[in-house]
Amino acid sequence: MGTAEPQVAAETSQLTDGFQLVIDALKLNGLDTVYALPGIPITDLTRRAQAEGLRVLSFRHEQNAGYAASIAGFLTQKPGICLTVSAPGFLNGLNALAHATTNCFPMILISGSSEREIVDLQQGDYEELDQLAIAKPLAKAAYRVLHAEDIGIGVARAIRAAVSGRPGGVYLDLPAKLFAQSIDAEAARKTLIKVVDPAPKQIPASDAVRRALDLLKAAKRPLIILGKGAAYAQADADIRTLVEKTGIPYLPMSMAKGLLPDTHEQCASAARSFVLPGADVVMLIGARLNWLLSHGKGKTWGGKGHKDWGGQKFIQVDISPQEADSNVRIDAPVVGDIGSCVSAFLNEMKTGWAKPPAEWLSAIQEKKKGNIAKMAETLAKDPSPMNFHSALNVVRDIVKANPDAILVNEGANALDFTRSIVDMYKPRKRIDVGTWGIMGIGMGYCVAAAVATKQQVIAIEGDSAFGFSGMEVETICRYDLPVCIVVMNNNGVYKGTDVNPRGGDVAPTVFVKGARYDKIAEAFGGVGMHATTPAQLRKAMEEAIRSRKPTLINAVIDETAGTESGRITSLNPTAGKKK
Ligand code: ADP
Ligand code: TZD
Ligand code: MG
Repeated sequence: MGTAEPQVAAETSQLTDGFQLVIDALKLNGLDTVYALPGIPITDLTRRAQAEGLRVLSFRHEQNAGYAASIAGFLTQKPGICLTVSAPGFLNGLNALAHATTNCFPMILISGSSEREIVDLQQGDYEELDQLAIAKPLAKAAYRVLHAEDIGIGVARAIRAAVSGRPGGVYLDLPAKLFAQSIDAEAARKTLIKVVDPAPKQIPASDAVRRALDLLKAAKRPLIILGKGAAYAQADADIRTLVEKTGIPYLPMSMAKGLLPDTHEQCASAARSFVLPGADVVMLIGARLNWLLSHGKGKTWGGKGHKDWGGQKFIQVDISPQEADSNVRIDAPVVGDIGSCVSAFLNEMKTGWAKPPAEWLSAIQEKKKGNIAKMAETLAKDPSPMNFHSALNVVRDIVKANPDAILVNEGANALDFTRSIVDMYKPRKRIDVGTWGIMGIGMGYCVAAAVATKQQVIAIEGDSAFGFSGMEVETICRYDLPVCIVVMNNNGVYKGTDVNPRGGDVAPTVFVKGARYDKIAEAFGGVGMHATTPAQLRKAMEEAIRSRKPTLINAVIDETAGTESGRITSLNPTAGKKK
């Protein structure tokens, strides 16, 4: 009898395991959605996470799960979680991790991995790969957890790294053995960490704020540029107040469109090529002077030659203290989170603010008027076959009527024309190819946007772009998400008219002519529509939005309509004269 007691006690003491602790750690931190693709060693993690009430979205390819996680991070300010198997699954997810880091989106890629002892001796384990080492240069941070009692710390560190300061992609390596480790549940519970203040405010220094405002005040031709960092910051009302109080014209970068409505009278998008070279002081808010802004110099900015400075002075508001001076001199860096910076500006401006000189504002209005009228004329045309403009004229109306819908956009011409034709009305409603200009974000973004916001999603996809993630139409149908995909089908990359001079194979940019992408949706129980006219496209889109059913519209576009690389033709290297 005496010996029976401890045995009973041992039996009743509750055990937990690595699987459970990962789930508990995520839940404790409000991370309730996982974008995943199951397999050894994480299949049970996906099952048990679902059984514990997490939303587990299971994908057909890890790249798409990863892109979904990355944009969920952008939309919610919480790290998007992508879960993959080891080696190939990890590598498939890695593209999105690098994308998250590049675009400053908070994301955590969690991958199962093989046995450390075997991997490190390169003895050939199942899916052997030194994943941590490979992830490091592409991630903002990378961690590995070897003991169940460290899972809480591992997840906490990953969360902090992803969302604090400049957000980015974090890799968390969880070896197979970790999941199976059993430890005392009560002791384990105490190892978990609910992260306090994961993205602490960063208040700008008051002299930096004053320096910036002094420069802005003295400007004759000021301009504000809003980037996707400003959209991410969710300081929408203060940003709008800043723009309106100063009266300064602003230019939204692609994913900052709608931060203020594109139809706002201070919006200078329609006069971009006038305001960039014309401005004397430019305030960048959450936008880098990278290739998308011609590195702040050259002809775009009024410089004489390709690398010449246009003479502007720059104010840069950014959370990263290393960003300033990356391309041109920044005269007034303001380092802090955008919410805090903008509210500091507003506080400092309480004493009053004079609007910019009238000549500058009226010159911009003049340019805008001319360009908008020109565009309206083009949009009013109804050519046959349908071209990008006549199709996007429909999309423009549909988005106007559904300002809460999220617009996903990728392609070359399909991207550039949509960006310039389709106005956005609310913040964080336009998500696209981002800093790298990558193809493949499409369907992953659609899934995450629908799941994270519950809003209708409209995807405008080049036919090439769509192909990178097209199989996820099954995922969209499986979860019955309100996604309307429009494939701008011009039979190829940029256009469908290239010819192989030798005959035989078709040219590398050309696809099967007259492909019926709509059938892909039908294959999975979604709605497939075929549109050859703007009227058909309008009807199909209206019906998709009314029904909220997964819908794929094959929009047949004139195959001659596109240009090489859309608006960035000049980035194609041109070789010297051929012999
Ligand atoms: P875009 O492509 O729209 O021009 P970028 O991705 O180049 O925008 O720039 C985004 C910038 O915003 C990055 O330099 C990043 O450090 C910054 N950023 C992101 N989030 C915040 C934030 N909350 N506060 C301040 N800056 C931020
Ligand atoms: N691969 C990846 C991952 N990203 C890329 N950007 C490219 C290849 C190169 N690329 C572009 O830059 S746009 C594009 C490719 C392949 C596709 C353009 O064709 P599309 O759009 O059908 O999507 P349009 O409307 O025909 O121009
Ligand atoms: Mg195309």
